[in-house]
Amino acid sequence: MKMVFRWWPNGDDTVTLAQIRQIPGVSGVATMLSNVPAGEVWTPKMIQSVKNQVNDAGLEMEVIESVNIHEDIKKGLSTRDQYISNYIETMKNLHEAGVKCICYNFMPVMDWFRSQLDKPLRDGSGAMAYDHNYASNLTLQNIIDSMMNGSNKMTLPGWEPERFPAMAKDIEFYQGVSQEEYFKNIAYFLNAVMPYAEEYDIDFGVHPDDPPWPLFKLPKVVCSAESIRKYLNLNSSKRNGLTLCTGSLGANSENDIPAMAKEFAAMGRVPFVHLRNVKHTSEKDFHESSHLSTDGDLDMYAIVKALHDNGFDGYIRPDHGRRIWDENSRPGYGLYDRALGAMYIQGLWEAVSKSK
Ligand code: CS2
Ligand code: MN
Repeated sequence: MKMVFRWWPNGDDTVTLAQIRQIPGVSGVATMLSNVPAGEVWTPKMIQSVKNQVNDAGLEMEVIESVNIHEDIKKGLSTRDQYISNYIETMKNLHEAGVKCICYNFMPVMDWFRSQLDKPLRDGSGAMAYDHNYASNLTLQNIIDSMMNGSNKMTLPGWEPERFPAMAKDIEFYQGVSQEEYFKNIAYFLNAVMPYAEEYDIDFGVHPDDPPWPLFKLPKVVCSAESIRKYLNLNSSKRNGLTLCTGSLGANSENDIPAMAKEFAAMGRVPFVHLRNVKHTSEKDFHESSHLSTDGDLDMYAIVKALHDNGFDGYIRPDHGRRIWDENSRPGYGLYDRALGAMYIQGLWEAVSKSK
């Protein structure tokens, strides 16, 4: 297991590599070139310049989160082949820079969504929260505005501004796309890319939908054990794997996260894990909590144990943290609470491995 920490280059992060280097046990970062629009090639020069910064700080750059998928690929348009070949070229360039794992998602139009980016919790911290009734009645423009207003002027992952102009039209487009058709577009992408994932030794981990239920009547992709099985079966390469994001999947209380960790790790299909906890206030309303089991609804010990006992040997990162100690950062991505999370996860891992 290798512990990594998410970090953005080009001054788009309040957390520095030097700070990350001082978190015990963290060997590298999960990073991305957020300034390159989805669909364009990441050139060797661009990649190398980020890699140099990371390596100079004494950290590794083996995980990329994310190489985003161009919407034309998701829509299955004839223009997708060009974007897929660009994607493959990016994979080759990343491989040459020593990258071993790519996290990505196949959510149509938008990535994760929260109705509140800084909900005050009882202990005085702030956390991202989701209110289903409120979210279901928002217009797209409300959502974009609220995500932007709460972003502390940084790019929210998956909410890169280049996506906004087309969002309304894209939502309309997908109203005519069935779940089955959407999965055909995924299969087309996977079948084109997986042979290169094999050739370049890159593990792919698809990130679950967050929240794991439909918004704006868009097709849903990865939200339950059943949909994960379906996704993994679309292409049988072992490189076609899952980013097990416990907080995203855990937002649906019907998902048994330790059972999922067990099943998919035992298949060797979990290259990357996002560990975080969520606390439900009703069936579909929740806020993010500290990583600690007793602060949320997930049994983090059971999840770590299931990974450990089923041969998991990939990358783990703490996921969204609360805003604590007056930190001013990108929502969910401050230094302090995620560093606490990294230490807690490593404590669980050490205890589980030494109890064997
Ligand atoms: C999410 C996503 O895990 C997360 O932090 O907020 O933005 C995630 O990075 C992407 O969906 C992965 O492609
Ligand atoms: Mn995640």
